[in-house]
Amino acid sequence: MDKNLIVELANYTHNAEREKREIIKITHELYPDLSIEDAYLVQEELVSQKLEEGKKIVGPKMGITSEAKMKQMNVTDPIYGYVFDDMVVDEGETVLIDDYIHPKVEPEIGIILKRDLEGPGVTALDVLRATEYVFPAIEIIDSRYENFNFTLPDVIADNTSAAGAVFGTTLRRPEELELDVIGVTLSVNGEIKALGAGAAVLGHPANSVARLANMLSKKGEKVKAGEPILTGGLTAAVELSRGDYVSAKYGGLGEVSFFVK
Ligand code: 0L1
Ligand code: MG
Repeated sequence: MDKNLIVELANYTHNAEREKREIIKITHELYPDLSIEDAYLVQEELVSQKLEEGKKIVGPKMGITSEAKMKQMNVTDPIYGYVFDDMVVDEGETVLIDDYIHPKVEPEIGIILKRDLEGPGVTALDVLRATEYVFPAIEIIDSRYENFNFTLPDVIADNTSAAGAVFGTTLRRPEELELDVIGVTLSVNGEIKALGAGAAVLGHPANSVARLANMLSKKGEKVKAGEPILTGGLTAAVELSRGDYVSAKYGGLGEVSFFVK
């Protein structure tokens, strides 16, 4: 793919994110032939632009990790993107709805590795043996595309809708928990809006990190020790509104919450 086009498409999604405005998906008419490989080139350019602006990568995130979402998008692979430092929201803090376009939230299980994992061939067992901590999180997704309407390449070029991350402060060792049967409830203003379990993420959140390591190996990269990894949504995403109090409660893994103003 031509470098000028890569930069043009990265500018397209990046400017929408900066200006907090919706755009029409790239594949509608701007570049209908965008492939998954091309889309990761656009994402890489977007990531470099953010790094040049002084932003820092906090950790990777996995998306489209549930069977339901994969079927809906007619794909067999999940996708990855990056959480940056300006997206992190402290647990219990307040976010401003005006900082987003049309934000949604999803509860996730986070993993921190004690050693790097390099694919190909990484298994869930390798991930569990390399895991230092498991923690609860809420991801705020905010597709820059109108009505969250996109194809898989579009959403990859939009850094997989990454917009915010609230990392919970409960840290557990992986051997203390069975990550696939951890239950979660997502409540807004005290009312349960969605519920799920760890198995919603590719059968087990460790599978998600294994897939990430194996996908990154295709470009000679690895999953790094110490970075918080968002493994994928445990429930369908729920829309946010001004005045909301959002709370995700996990079996054996504590609670994460924040306010919306
Ligand atoms: O983190 C996610 O699973 C979101 C990936 C992108 C799909 C979406 O924006 O709904
Ligand atoms: Mg997510």
